[in-house]
Amino acid sequence: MTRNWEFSRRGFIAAGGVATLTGLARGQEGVGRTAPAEVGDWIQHSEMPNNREPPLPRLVESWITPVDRFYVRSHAANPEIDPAAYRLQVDGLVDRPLSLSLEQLRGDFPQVEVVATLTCAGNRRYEHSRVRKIDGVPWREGAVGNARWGGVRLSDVLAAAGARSEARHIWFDGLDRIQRSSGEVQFGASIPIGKTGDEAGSPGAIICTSMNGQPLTADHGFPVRTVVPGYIGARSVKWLGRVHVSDHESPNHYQQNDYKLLGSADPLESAEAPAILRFPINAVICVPTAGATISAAGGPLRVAGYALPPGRPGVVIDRVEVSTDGGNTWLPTRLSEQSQSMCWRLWQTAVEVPAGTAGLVVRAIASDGTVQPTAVDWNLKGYLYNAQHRVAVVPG
Ligand SMILES: Nc1nc2c(c(=O)[nH]1)N[C@H]1C(S)=C(S)[C@@H](COP(=O)(O)O)O[C@H]1N2
Ligand SMILES: [Mo]
Repeated sequence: MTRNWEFSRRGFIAAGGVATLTGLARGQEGVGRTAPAEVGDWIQHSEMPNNREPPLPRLVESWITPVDRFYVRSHAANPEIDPAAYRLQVDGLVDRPLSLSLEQLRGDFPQVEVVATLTCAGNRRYEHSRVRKIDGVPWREGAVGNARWGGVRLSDVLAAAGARSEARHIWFDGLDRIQRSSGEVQFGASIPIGKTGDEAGSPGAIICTSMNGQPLTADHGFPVRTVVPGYIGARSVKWLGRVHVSDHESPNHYQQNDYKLLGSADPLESAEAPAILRFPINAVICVPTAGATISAAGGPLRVAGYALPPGRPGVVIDRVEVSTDGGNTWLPTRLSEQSQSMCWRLWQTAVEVPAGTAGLVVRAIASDGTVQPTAVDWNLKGYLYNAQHRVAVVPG
């Protein structure tokens, strides 16, 4: 069955029927999300900076997310970078500081390609915000995508520069300029040096120049970004200008103050909290969308979505289960064949919808035994929301 994985609606119909899905409700705040107006539209949170996510049914049409369905999360306008003049600086605790042109990045190092899921730490903040109000982009469940990232291993570049034995953290500085009340800042992040090389068979961080076989687009960081498999999107720095080798973490605002799990705005709490690095297990129902009218008389209902394992080497999604009775009983789903750590798995099933059902619930179970939680603790900035996803439907 899974060999002929076909995620289109047509493929599913061929595989055996689909329940009546009589239109998508719009703007139903009470049901959890505003359904997109039309399949093919973006859910555009802001134009400048560009913050957008795809409608959920389109997101799970393929294991590899096409660039035109891949969410964009930027804190400022895209910087304009002349590819001919571009140089990546590699400095800090190195024997040989480097200044690498795009030609050198493409010609002087082995080229690699890795598939990895990128997800914003704020994915699902909209739901999280219903627990208690949270500021920040109200992402629905589409700030996630799985792509083929091409480029060079960060570890190869560090070896060429001769990183010294005191090196502990690698800083990434972006070339964008972000206006904050405190003044203009750059986007930046850092990762522990251990994360630069391959990790128990999973790829380490890469200095990336292509996405799904094409040069990076401006929105995704042209000409160069980092991609750090298993880590939240914020550590995959776009428009990369500098790699700095240090004995301590990056002092950048986005490493030290933002992207932390906090209960309050107390600066001491923030200073003491660690930077979020890996993403947790998650699963989301993408079809049907919240507020869809479904008819129990319409036959089995197609339910489909994505499931992300915790971002740890060797850990994959083992099972995804769906409930039509609020989580009392669980039904198995069919998983996409591709199963890699640091990457999502798609899933789908057809369920009989009991008359008068209020909705559907999904939960994922990973190979290390992690079960997606029923609820999660609220945090000030609304990060890492991964409670079992519920979709309210209207019986038709
Ligand atoms: N330079 C720079 N890098 C950045 C950002 C940014 O605003 N500036 N946003 C980060 C965040 S929060 C996320 S989730 C990812 C989003 O990557 P994408 O827009 O390619 O999907 O980029 C990260 N890298
Ligand atoms: Mo993000």
